[in-house]
Amino acid sequence: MIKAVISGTGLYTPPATIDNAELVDAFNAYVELFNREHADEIERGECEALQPSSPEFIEKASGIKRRHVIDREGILDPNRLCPSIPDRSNDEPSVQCEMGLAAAREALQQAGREASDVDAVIVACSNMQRPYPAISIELQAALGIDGFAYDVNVACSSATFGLQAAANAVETGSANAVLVVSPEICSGHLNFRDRDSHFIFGDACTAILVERSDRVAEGQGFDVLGTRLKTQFSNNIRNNFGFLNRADESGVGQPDKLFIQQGRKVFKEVSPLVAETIQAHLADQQLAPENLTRMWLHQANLNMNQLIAKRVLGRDATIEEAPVILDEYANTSSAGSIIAFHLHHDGLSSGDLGVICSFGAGYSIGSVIVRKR
Ligand code: CO8
Repeated sequence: MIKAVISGTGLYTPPATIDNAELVDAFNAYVELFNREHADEIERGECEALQPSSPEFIEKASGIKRRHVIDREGILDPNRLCPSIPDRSNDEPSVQCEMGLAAAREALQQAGREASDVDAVIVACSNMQRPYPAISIELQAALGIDGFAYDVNVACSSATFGLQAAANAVETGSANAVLVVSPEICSGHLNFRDRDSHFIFGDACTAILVERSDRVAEGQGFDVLGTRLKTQFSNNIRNNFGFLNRADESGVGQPDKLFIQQGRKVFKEVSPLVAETIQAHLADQQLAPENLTRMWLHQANLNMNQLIAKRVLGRDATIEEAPVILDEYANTSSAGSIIAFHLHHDGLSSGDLGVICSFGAGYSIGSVIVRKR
């Protein structure tokens, strides 16, 4: 039987970084400006004074130390607090296509493949920079791939949902090789004026090449043993940005048109759901948690990952067992678990098992069990 194999992965990391202290300086300068400008209303009790942020809180609450971003200057300007990414002409590649190209080329190189070996591209991420033509079709053209492409959006779980679609396409014969690319520009939809969340996200792009097992050399890559998806509706992570916004001008520019979450509730509700989903998925594959050598978890919060890994294993996981990239990248939405997999899959022996697991808005959870070939 034809099975799906992850034969290569790639990562594009924007060169610019912002550490917590720099981000907090910009936020606190904005807070001072706001409180000064609204001093009279604050004095009369008509407006609440904004509270400053702190680098110590950010690292302790999340494990994040810095993040890579497409544009530093716009985010750090207290009068702007938003990346500055100039529009491009229709004849230039889009930013997401450019990021995708870099990550896809690395995945192809790692797999020892040319673009001509690939027949499908899935761009899977939280935010597309335009509705159409699909970013995936632009990327397909830029790579010179003859085949088909489509975009997928399931927030933080986009890449694992894309992985299932790719594995299904390969196993049912509708494609021989599929690229799943996740160009996440999270800074574009992060409210850098919101103290509760201004530190959460960073930008990055990952690519995964999924191929038919009979075309991949023994010992290369990872067998996809199975995929499992789970969704459960929740408003606790929400963004009301969309094409109908222009139909009610009063909402344009309001905070709900950016990322908003009830972080505590998300933590409490999603952590057990993720652990249960991984355990049930393992059981369906006749596997036990102790069979796992590695867990490449979604990277939203360090404490959350430690809790999930502990619930799955029944003991604390070591940093080798559940690698962390949050400190360097922050939450890069669907790219996070794939970055962890890309950077931390060395040292595994043939037959070793691991799980790539994403979770986030929706709620949505994607679990992919893999075995080193
Ligand atoms: N500086 C200082 N203090 C602060 C700050 C700050 N910046 N922010 C909050 N505080 C204070 C609060 O006021 C509170 O004070 P008090 O106790 O006096 O009320 C105290 O710190 C504790 O606040 P919280 O309870 O809110 O803090 P937590 O310990 O819960 O940490 C986190 C907050 C880090 C947000 C945490 O709850 C968390 O990470 N939760 C999980 C969230 C998660 O996994 N979300 C997934 C979302 S990602 C996703 O699905 C992608 C969607 C699409 C992305 C699109 C791109 C943008």
